[in-house]
Amino acid sequence: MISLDKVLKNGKSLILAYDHGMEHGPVDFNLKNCDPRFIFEIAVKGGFSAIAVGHGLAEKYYPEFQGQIPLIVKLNGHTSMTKLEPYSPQLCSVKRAVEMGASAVGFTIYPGSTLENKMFVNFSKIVEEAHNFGIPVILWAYPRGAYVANNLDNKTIAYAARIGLELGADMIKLQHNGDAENLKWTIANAGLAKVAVSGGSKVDDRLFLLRAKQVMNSGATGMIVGRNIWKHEHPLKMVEALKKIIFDNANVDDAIKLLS
Ligand code: FBP
Repeated sequence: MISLDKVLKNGKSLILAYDHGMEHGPVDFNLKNCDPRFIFEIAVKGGFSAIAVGHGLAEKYYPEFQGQIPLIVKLNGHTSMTKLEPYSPQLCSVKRAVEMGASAVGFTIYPGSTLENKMFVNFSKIVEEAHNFGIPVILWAYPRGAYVANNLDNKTIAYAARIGLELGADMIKLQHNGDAENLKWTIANAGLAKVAVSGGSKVDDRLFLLRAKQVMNSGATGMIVGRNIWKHEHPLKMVEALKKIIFDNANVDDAIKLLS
């Protein structure tokens, strides 16, 4: 089995995601966090397990930070400009990601889209290629499209985890609906693939840390977060609070003290 060690610390993981410029556009940004260098600095200073970006940012910004933070290159992406059936085309090869210094590659699939078959075939080839290079693959498994009535339905989330295992993902990134029991069931269905939960849109500090605590208590390997860190007024303080929960098993009251 391919090791995820480069993006884990003591078996846990906290990954900083910054592919939003492609997925959402600058709507998530301000003058500070629209600068990729600002985000790479947070990743390094915050002691993240890795940073996940698209190939364009990796190529231009990673050389300055190589050796300071493991890189995950997201190989596909799409915009929110069109309202077409969800489909995320591959934009970068595994080979190119490896050449840029990637410790792992990432890929999004939309199970339930009428185009899921194309993404499944594409993802399976990526797993094969990445494993031949000896690096792991992280799957963003986001049910979405014509056949998904509710992407946060319990059965749908657990199904997405299982699809990830079946397709060969080493880590599966999922959205969480707040149901701890269902998250345990979901993680059980991911088998030997690790589960990391998505951060989601920016929310109140306590709510976010409570969610993180629930995620870790349910047996997840960690989280892949973006907006709740780099949209925060004090990103590095939020990272410290989150790390306290993920890596030190702290309770929310102790973790939140690090924000004052
Ligand atoms: P967040 O923690 O900001 O939610 O980032 C996680 C992420 O999966 C990003 O990698 C991705 O760009 C975004 O969420 C996808 O969001 P959406 O669900 O709106 O497509």
